[in-house]
Parts: sequence; structure tokens; C-alpha cells
Amino acid sequence: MKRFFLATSCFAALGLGACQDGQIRDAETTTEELTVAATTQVETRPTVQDAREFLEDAEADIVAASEIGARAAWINANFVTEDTNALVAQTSAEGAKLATRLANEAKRFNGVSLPDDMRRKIDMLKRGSNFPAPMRDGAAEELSEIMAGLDATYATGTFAIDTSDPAIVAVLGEVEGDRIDLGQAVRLMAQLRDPALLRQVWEGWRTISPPMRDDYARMVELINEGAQELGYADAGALWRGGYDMDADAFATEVDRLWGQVNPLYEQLHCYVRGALNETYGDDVVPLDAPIRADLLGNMWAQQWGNIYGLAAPEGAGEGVDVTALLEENDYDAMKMVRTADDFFVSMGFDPMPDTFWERSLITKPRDRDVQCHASAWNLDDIEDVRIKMCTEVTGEDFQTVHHEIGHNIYQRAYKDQPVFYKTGANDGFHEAIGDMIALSITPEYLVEIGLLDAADLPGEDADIALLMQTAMNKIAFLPFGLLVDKWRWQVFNGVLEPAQYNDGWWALRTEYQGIRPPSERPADAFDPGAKYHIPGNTPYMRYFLAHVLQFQFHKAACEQAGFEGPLHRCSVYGNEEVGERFNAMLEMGASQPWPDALEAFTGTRDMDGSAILEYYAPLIDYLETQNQGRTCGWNRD
Ligand code: X8Z
Ligand code: ZN
Repeated sequence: MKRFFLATSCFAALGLGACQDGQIRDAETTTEELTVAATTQVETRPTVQDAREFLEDAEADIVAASEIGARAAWINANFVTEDTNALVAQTSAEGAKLATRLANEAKRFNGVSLPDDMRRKIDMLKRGSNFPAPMRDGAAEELSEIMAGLDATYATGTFAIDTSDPAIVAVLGEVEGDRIDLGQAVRLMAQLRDPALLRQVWEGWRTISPPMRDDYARMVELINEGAQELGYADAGALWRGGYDMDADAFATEVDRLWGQVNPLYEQLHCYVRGALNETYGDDVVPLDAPIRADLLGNMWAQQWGNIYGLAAPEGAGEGVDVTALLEENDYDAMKMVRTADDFFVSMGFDPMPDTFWERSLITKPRDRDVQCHASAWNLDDIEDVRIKMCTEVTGEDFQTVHHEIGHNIYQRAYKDQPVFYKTGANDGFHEAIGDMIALSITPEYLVEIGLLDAADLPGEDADIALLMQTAMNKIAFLPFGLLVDKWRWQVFNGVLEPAQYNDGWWALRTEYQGIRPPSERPADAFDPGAKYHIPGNTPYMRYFLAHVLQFQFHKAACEQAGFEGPLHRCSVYGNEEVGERFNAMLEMGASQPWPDALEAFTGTRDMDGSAILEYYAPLIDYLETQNQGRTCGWNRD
């Protein structure tokens, strides 16, 4: 969901976006403002008391606007219709105007010496929102309407395909009519192995997005204008400014993290391309070229676990097929969510409240359009937490239910913070909580909860298989997590004009992921629009950060638990001591700069990819051996 007082779209919090430090504050204080402050100091310089009153009023206004906004957004996401789109556009416009007003009023306190806590809140207000509306009349309404429309276009997208094709029927069963939706297309991408059909499904889903492009371009103009009014060069600079560090330093920081993990990605890419080449042959998968994006088992080639069967290491033991285990044990969507909740409870967290079970949307309704992309919500900023997911009984969605409940756990943990701080230490933290817990879904844990027979527990000889299974999701994801916002940064700063949006997207997809479209893209293609977070306007660097942070959290948790084996065999299930220390970090919300929160749990103040490398160390050796004699990499032109 997107809300104007939120740092986020995929989880709802009522607080403002993440924060920034004094460096940015000073950079934003213009010479003109300083001159005004100096010449009018005696009579009009606001006092600390003025700031306190301003913050109290702002907090009350935000709480009031957020609650109605959240309810409208929830209804819209659960019933996507013309009417709910219009309602959410209206509440969003109100929220946007409030955010803009408060951001501008907060500038009054530039140059006023304030206690740290108040300065932090004022600076958060000055960031406005991730989608700042320009101040002029009508701009907030125009922006909100475009955003609601893009979201709805994605949610309701369908495309035509031969639904009587036996290979399609084998996956989807009998389908009424000749159109399918994203959920069906995603299942086909996961299970089909015929390159011609995969290409059709892949191209078919991308027919929903060309109509978005002009609106998207207009939206970019509007939020850039809004960001410039707030003192930023463009909206990308505003987004990068939300990490308690200088915006340019943040861009350098993500490149540094990528540099740490990129060699592992290249090894995985090389190995998987080799496996695909064995399956599909040289024509479909040439050994020196980027991989065709439709062959990787996922609509966006962002996680490759669905083609594990094609890449399973020979003679390296069996992995664990969680989908099969869930099916064999008669799990349904509700039981998957209960199991995720139980995990947190085992660590000492309160179970989700009754209202969570009554109000969440856990399976796809048959009779109406919903925004199926999984999300977690907090409607009242206190206890009314919910998830919305069109859950399927698969290992992939088992991970996702942990991911979503992780958001809810965080939201509840920081519920006593002032509204400004009711969000993640940074947005990567919010995305990492449930994922960190899901790293504890080890074979040993599956035995403990009765999903796997003790007799089937994979031994040490299966370590490579187990690591390969998760690497095909978590390592494969890293370059995608990085490039989505690299693309948006280029869109916001004008490096990419609308006519270049699609080519720019594919340039990054090829450079970072080493993939290519299955065929030349049509002139009107707008492929970024076929990924939820682009029309859904959810910043994406958070997922890249989360993929780094979750391994740091996991390693710290395992050390706290005194676990001595390899990290991928460590589960903190049932460990209340770890739960308590984890909760201490979560309770902080965004009240302190994120390095303080990170330090509270892990003892380090830096994001660091070395925990990933440690986790996957045996796999790195394996991949390097397997890739000997192969030419890895791809031509980046
Ligand atoms: O969007 C999500 C979550 C909701 S915040 C389901 N994720 C990203 C995606 O699906 O693209 C989680 C992993 C990356
Ligand atoms: Zn999330």
C-alpha cells in the first residue's frame, strides 16, 4: 500500500519516513533562509517551546490523517474498484497536502538549536514523504489519482493465452475463458519448462504495462517538483536521503555492499547458466551470453528457487522440498500463517491478536479484484495489525508469510514510540525481520514441528544441496534488489527520459543480473511497470539491504544462542533469550539512527555482506570447483 505519511508501501506504519542526520539538514538550509534567520533573529526566531508545540500538533494531525488513510487504502486493496480507487486517491491527496505543509513549516526551525530528539523529528518532517506533492493547487490531487490508477492497473491486469494448451491445463487445470491473471502466470513461470510457452507467458504479462508509461512519466515530473520544493535535487536524492547518512554516501554504500557479494552472484550465475544449457541446449542458452529471463522460474527472474530441480547439484544429497512437505501434511494457507506466528511466539513474542485472524486476507477471493501482492498493515498504529496475501501452499509462500508477520511483529514492538518513530530503523530493517526468522526454517526445525520425518533429516552430505536451494533465491535476488532503484534514480534525475525507460531498464538488468529478454522488446514496452513496486510506488533498495541485514541478524542470533555448527543449520526456534534481545532492537523503531539499532542486536554499526559469505562458504567452494573450465560472466553491452 502507499500512504503519504509512510516510509513504505509494503508495510503500513503511521510514522514518517526514515530519518537523516545533520549533514543533510545543513545542506538543505539555504543561504536565503540563513539570512532571514539572522536578520529577524531578535523578534521572530522560533524557540524550543515553539518547536515542541509544532511537533505535538503535527503528531495529532498525522495520527488523524493516517488512520482514515489506512482504512481507505485497506478497503481499496481488498476491493479494487473505480470507487475505492477514487476514495483512496482522495485520502492520499489529503495526506500529501498535510505532509507538504508540515515539511515546509518544519523549515522554520532550521538553524534553531534543538535537543537531539526534537531535531530528529523535525528533520523527519522536512523529508515530507517519498512521494511529495508540489504545493500548487491541484497537484496533490493529480498525483494521488495517477498513483491510485497505476496501482489498480497492476492489480487488475490479465492477458490472453491459449488456456486449452495441455501444458497450461496441466499447471492451472481448466480455466474459464481465455485470459489469465498474475497469480496464474506466476505459477506457469514456475512450472512450465517449454521455452516457447514460457516466452508467451512472460510476454503476455508485460502487455499490461505499456498503458502505464505516460502516467508514470507524469508522476515522475510531479514528485520531482515536490522534492525540489523540499530542497532536494530530485526524488531519487530524497529517497537516498532517508538513511541517517549523506545521500551520496548511501549510493556509495550500496555499491560497496554489492561489491562484497557480486563475486558469489557471478559464480551462481555461471553455474545456473551451465545447468540451463544442459537442459535447453546452446541455441536457447548460449554459454557466453546473458540468460533468457523467462527460463529462471520466476516472472521477474528475481528468485530462481523454482528451477532448483534443473540445477540440483549432482551427488550432493537431497535438499528439502517444503512445498511437498506442506502438501503431504495437509497444510492450508491458514495453517502456514499460524505456523509463522507460532515461530515468533516460541521466541517470547505475543501471538497475533484475534483481530489479526478476523481481519487479515489470507487467500485470494474468487469474486473480486484484490491487490494480491503480499503486504502487512497496521490500521490503528497500535494492535490492529493484518496481512493481505493471496497465499498458495508453496515453500515460496511459506517464506513470505514469515516475511509479512515479521512486519507486524516490528509494528507492534514499536507501538509505544511517538508517531515519527513508528517505522523501521531503516526500511531495510523492516524487510529483514521476517526473513531473518525464515532463515531458521532449517531441516531440524521442520522435524521439530512435525513437517519432516526425523528419518528423512538430511545429513551433512546434503549441505551443498540445502545451500544451493536458498542461494537460488537469496543470492539470485541481490542484483535485482539493487537495480530496481538504480533504474528509478536514473528516471528521477533525468538520465532516462520516458522514451528510454525500457532500454534503460534492460541495460541494468543485463549489467547487474546477466539476463536478457527472450526476444526483442516492442517499441511501446514498459517492462518496469510489470513489476509491482514500480506502479505500486514502493522503494526497492530496502530489499537489497534486507538481504544483507537478515544474514547479519541471523549470525548474531546464532551467536547469542551459542550455536556452534554451520550457520545454515542454526535455528533460533524456541529461544526466548534471542527473542528478548531482538525485541529490544525492534522496540526502538526509528527513534535512533539505524547504526544504533544494529549495534544493539549485532554489536556492529555497519551493514556488511561478510555474514552472507560466511553462511554460503561451503557453496562458494563448490561453485568455484564446478565452474572450473567454464567461461563465466557475460558481455555487458
Ligand atoms: O514485496 C515483497 C514483500 C512485501 S514487502 C512480499 N518482497 C519483494 C518482492 O516481492 O519483489 C519480498 C522480497 C522482495
Ligand atoms: Zn515486506
